[in-house]
Order: sequence, then C-alpha cells, then structure tokens
Amino acid sequence: MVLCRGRAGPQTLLPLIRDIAQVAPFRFMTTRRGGRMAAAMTSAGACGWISDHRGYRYESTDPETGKPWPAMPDAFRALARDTAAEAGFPDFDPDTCLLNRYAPGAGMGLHRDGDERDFAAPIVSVSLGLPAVFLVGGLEKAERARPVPLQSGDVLVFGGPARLLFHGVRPVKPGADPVFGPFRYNLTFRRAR
Ligand code: MD3
Ligand code: FE
Repeated sequence: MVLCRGRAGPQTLLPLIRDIAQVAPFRFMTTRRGGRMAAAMTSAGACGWISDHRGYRYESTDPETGKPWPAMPDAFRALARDTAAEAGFPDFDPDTCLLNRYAPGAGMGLHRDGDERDFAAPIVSVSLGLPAVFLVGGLEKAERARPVPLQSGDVLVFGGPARLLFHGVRPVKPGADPVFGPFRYNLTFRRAR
C-alpha cells in the first residue's frame, strides 16, 4: 500500500465530478438483503459497479437511466495511471471509476473488493472533501484493522499483496471542506474486466 499525500488537486476534480453526476446522479444502492448503503454512489468509465437485489456486479449501462456510464475524464485517468506508476504499477489501465459520496455519519464496513476479474491490477483511491479515517485490515476479516487518517487530495495505491486486504471507512465527522462543503468524496479506480 502506497500513500501519496496531497497528490490530487481538489479544485480540478470538482467540476469533473459535477459533470459526471449530471449524467449519472449519485444514488443510494440497495444490497441483496434489502439494506440501503450509507454512501451515495455513481460511476464513470466503460463499466460501473452496482448493487441491487441480485447482488454486486459491473454493468456497461447505468440502471437508473438506461444510458452508458459517462466517460472517464482524461484528468481522472491520468491521475490514476500516474500515481499507480509511481507506486510501481506502470501498466495500470482502469476501465471504471466508482465515485462514493459520504455525508457526515456515513461510513463503510470492513470488506474486500472481489468483483473484479484480475487481482494483478492495483486499486487507486482518491480522497476528497471532509477528512476520514480509513481502516486497513489484513487478509482475514478477523485481523485487527489499523486506522489511516486521510485528507482531501490524498491518494492510495493498493497493489500486489495489498490488493485483497480488508478495508473500511469510519463514519465521517460533520464539517465544512472549502471545496467540497459538507461531504467526503472518494474516487476508486479499478480494472474490472
Ligand atoms: C482495495 N471505498 O468503494 S477506497 C469501495 O473510501 C471502498 O470510499 C472506500 O472501499 C472509500 O470499495 C475506500 C478503495 C479501496 C481502499 C482500500 C483498499 C480499495 C482497496 C484496500 C485493499 C484493496
Ligand atoms: Fe472497497
């Protein structure tokens, strides 16, 4: 796991996130068991991650609109590829960016990202807006997770043995970010297919 503090420019990314959300709005997805996820989500790229009563998967179109997901902005792709290369993954070519939006009180329980075809590709995660505490566990869920405080602009690369670590996000505290206001955003770049 490689942490690049302040690697992303929040001001540059804000209008790109707005443009994506205009085509594919943030929405609260449901789990297979009927629960509502705490973070609102949308996607950009050739495919997007979704969850519904049938489970988790990647789809080429947005089920809310029936349209293809918005294209991944060049600046998103460049940020993900360049940071992955700096971390030792020069061939990373993400085909999807999942955008998570957390209001205060929202978090994400310990899980691992296992819906992708090839775990040789790393995952690049960009934190924006309100600070958060990221929890990085082990390869087994029972292992104690370590807290990693993250600020707007921080970028993490999870590759190699770190790719399948359990991870989560503590509930976000209320606050006001100068660029993003009362939210935390996370961009998660993955090679899904
Ligand atoms: C893969 N999101 O969407 S960033 C997720 O901050 C997710 O919104 C969190 O976990 C968020 O699935 C974390 C993505 C991430 C973080 C850590 C990982 C992916 C990871 C550690 C190992 C493998
Ligand atoms: Fe995850």
